[in-house]
Amino acid sequence: MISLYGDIPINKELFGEDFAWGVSTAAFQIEGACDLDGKGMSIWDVFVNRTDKIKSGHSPAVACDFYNRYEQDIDLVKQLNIPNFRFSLSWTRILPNGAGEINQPGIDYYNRVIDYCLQNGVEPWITLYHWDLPHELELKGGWTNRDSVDWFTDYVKICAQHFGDRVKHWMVMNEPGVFAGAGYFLGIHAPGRTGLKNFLPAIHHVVLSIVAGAKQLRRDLPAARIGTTFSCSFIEPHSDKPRDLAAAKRVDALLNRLFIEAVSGYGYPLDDVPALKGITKYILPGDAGNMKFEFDFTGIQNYTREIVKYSFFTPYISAALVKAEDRGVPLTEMKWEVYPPAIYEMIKKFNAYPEVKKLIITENGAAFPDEVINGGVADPLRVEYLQTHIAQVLKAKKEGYKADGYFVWTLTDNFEWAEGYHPRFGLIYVDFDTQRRIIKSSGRWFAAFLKG
Ligand code: IFM
Repeated sequence: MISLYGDIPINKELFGEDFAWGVSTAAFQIEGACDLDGKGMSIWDVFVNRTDKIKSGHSPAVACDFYNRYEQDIDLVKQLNIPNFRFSLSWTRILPNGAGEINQPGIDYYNRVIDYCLQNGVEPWITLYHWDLPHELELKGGWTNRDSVDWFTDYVKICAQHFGDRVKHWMVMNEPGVFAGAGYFLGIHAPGRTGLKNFLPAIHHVVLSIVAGAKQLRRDLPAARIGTTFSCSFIEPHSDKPRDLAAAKRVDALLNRLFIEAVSGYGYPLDDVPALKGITKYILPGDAGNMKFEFDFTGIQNYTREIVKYSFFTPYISAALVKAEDRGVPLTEMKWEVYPPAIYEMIKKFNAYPEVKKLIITENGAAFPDEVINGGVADPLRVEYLQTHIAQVLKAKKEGYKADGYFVWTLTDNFEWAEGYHPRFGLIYVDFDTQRRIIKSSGRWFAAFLKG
């Protein structure tokens, strides 16, 4: 098989028996059933109805109807020979108000999903938080409120109690950099807050919550494999000019280093991102001891590379991205550059932290404009994207870097947050009018690859 960037033949055996292959999803993006069986409102349920920030006004109320169709979709996971299925729990299905009374139908539902996975030889990997904070807690300040550490820890305890007998792999949070940045600084994601006054306390309380949640899991489930996931993009400077180099360094610290370093006990990269200095006001005596956890694995989620230049006009960070659209490079539907070496660079970067014991690519994938033609969906660009990225993972592995798993984002086309249903990331096409599923050629390719 020929890859775009160098000839790297790939087959499953080259990765070894212990390499974890999987597919990733998130509750809010697939489940639908947003107010069924006692589920409470999350910040996303409220955000989509309150704002005009979702493209074409798309509603996640039904999404992929995974809530009702989980058996069919887990059957598809099995049919594609995917051994590991990563999904998140919806906090408000379990605790409608975020705290207090447990909603038994929510617990029953996730028990059914977990049991169905296991009955079918599919290993469930659970993410505890994939962005859908309970709205009731947002009314109390959400992540800007320091009490969020206790709210989250209590929720984790309940999940460990109910599902820990069967689930071995846990991820505490998904991409804190994205939900804190987009939701608490830029206001383009739920809950739509903006500015440093929201962003800085949210960062600190999320860091404390990740560590507290992980410690809670360790206490309750000593045998569990505990991880957490980080978004990352390969950052390169626009030129060798000192101010572009410095701008790239700031963006790299903000996008790639902030959270991994904070939960690894290094503190915040304040020298490289001076705009974050105000965070010290939220750090209380004793916090340093609660900002370090030894994760069994670290999840990284990489999709692209960004080119960064100095920008006088960008507040706080004086840096701007040079849009991939303006660079004449291959693009996905998200307007993200297709650049397979980015994943190799990110594996190298995260390997440099001695705290990273195992490194798993917990998300990688691409959206392309898929179409149903004669009842099938041919998506050669996605096939090539997956092949070339997997090849880069293999390259890193062969060079001796830790790379212990690879999960495709995502199983089925789904609700892509503020982009609505427009970008289709799935290995499986979903007709959102009929809920019909069609395995794309990328799904068939992945299934054949995993068969070995
Ligand atoms: O859909 C998202 C997911 O929720 C988090 N990681 C990136 C994906 C693609 O944008």
